[in-house]
Amino acid sequence: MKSRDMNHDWIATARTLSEALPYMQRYAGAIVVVKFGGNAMGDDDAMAEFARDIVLMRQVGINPVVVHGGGPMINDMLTKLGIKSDFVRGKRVTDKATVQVVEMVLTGLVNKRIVQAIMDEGGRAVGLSGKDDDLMVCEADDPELGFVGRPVEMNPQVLRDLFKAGIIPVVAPVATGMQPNETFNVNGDTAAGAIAGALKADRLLLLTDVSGVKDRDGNVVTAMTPEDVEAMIADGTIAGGMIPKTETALKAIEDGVRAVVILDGRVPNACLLELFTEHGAGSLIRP
Ligand code: X2W
Repeated sequence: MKSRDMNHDWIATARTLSEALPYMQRYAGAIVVVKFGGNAMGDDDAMAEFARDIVLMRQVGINPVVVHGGGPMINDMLTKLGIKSDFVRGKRVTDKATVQVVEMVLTGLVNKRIVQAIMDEGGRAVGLSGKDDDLMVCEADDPELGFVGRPVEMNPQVLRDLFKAGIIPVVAPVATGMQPNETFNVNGDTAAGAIAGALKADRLLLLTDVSGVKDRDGNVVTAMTPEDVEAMIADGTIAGGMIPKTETALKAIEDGVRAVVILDGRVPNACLLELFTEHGAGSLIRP
């Protein structure tokens, strides 16, 4: 014999699914690039929940691409190896020894951890870096930063091939250069923006550990245009770590991304909240 768990509101669960239908229809076939930063990754449960949201997106016909960071994990490994590391304007000064550690940690530990989490939730994921099939080719961003790359040429066909096969690409922000055997460390937000731009994605979701772009009174601005963002940078309302994020958003929109959302990846089911509910999440930037 079986009985129902009356502590759960099953009718509300069914209604939630029903209400998601128009959003699922709107996003069917859409390309959604999700930047998953090291600070948003959290513990194993948070990782599993993120992976579940990505698998759900794929299940309802979205083509998700995960572009990840891993700054804190790089820091841990550099500390273990006794290598000192500095940041200039939000980017890691990257010498030869550092770029090797960055590539090992990002394409190895972090990339495979995310691939595995997606597989564990019943999806299909393949991990790659900007080097694979020349997805992202870089030049040195600034001589002061060493092997930090600025994307100059994108070849996103490999991602479209993976979409066709029903596979979720998981991209580590490490890139090749114009010369043989060059390796560049790319800021995760920059890489996600370049990939979204190359795909002319419908959405770029930048998952962070803050609730979005805030106005002068500290309230999250839920919707703004690129012009609003430029004005807020100029008058100092947008400052600090939010500057590179919003600049990535502006560049991605210029490249043809339809909208960018800066949202808090620590909120449960942040991606689903943004894509499948009227509530939305974080700050939406759209022309
Ligand atoms: C970053 C790449 C990882 C990253 C770094 O070395 O930390 C540069 O700074 P989060 O977790 O998204 O910050 N690269 C050039 O962006 O990680």
